[in-house]
Amino acid sequence: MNQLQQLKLTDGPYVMGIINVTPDSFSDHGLYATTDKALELAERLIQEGADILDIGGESTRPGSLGVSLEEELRRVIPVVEILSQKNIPISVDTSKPEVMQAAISAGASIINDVNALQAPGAIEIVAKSKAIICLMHMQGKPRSMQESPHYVDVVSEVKSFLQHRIDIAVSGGIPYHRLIIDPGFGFGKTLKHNLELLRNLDQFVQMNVPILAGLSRKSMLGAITGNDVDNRVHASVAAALFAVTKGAKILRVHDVKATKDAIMVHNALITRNNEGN
Ligand code: 9MG
Repeated sequence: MNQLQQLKLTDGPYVMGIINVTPDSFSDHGLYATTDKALELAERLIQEGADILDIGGESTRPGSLGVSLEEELRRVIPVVEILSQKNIPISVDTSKPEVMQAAISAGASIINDVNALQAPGAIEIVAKSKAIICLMHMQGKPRSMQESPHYVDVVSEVKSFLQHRIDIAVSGGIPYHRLIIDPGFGFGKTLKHNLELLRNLDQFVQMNVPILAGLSRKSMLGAITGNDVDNRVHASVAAALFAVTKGAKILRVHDVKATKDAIMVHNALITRNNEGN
C-alpha cells in the first residue's frame, strides 16, 4: 500500500501543510526560498501532524508574475526528491505540464493545479500516472485576478466550472477516485464572493469528489479581522473548521498544529468516542 492509499480521501479531514519554495512568498517573506529551508519547514510540519505536504515553486498570490519552467523545476524538484523518501504524501502545486511530469517522476503523488489542468498536455500527463489531481477554480490569472472579479451567481458558476473540468478530466482518462475539487478562495473573488462560497460549500459535496479548502492567512481573513498576514492564525483556524462542517476533506494550511488541534476537538464532538467518564 503506498502513502496515498493509506490516506483514504473519503475520510479526513486531512491537513495539507504549505511549503512555498518562492522568494516572494506572501506569508513567509521568502524565508523558505532555499532547499534547506524548505526541508526544515517540512520537518516541522510533519512533527506538527501534517497529513500531506504541498510544495510550490511559483507564487499564485494576487499580482504575482509567473516564473520560468527552469526556475520552477530548480526550486521544486530537489525538495520533492528528498521529501518523497519520507512517509508522507507529497503534493506539488503547479500548472506546468513539464513540472507535473518531473514531480511525479520524483515521487509526488498529488498535483495541485490552480489552473485545473487547462494547460495543453496536462491532462495526458496526469492520466498516464497514478497521481491524484486537485482541480481548482480561478477567475482570471494571478497577475490581475483581483482587479474586477465578477459573477452573477458565484456558487453556481464555480460549481459548473468544476463539473466541466471533472468531466474533461474523466473523459481524458483520469478516474473519479483520483480527483479533488477546490472552489479557489481568493482566486478572482471579492470578500462577498468568498463568503458566499464558504457558506455554500456543502453544495459542492453533491459533486461526489473530495473538497479541498485553502483559506489559510488569506486576505479575506485580513479584511474581516483587520489583521495583517502574520496575525491570521486564529481567523484561519476558524475558517478552516467552518469549511470542515460544510464538508471539506482537505485543508491547505500554513499553521498545521493549530488546525490539527481544532480538528481533534471537532472530531471528539462529532464521534463521541473521547468522553472518558
Ligand atoms: C497554491 N494555492 C494557493 N492557494 C490555494 C488554494 O486555495 N487552493 C489550492 N488548491 N491551491 C492553492
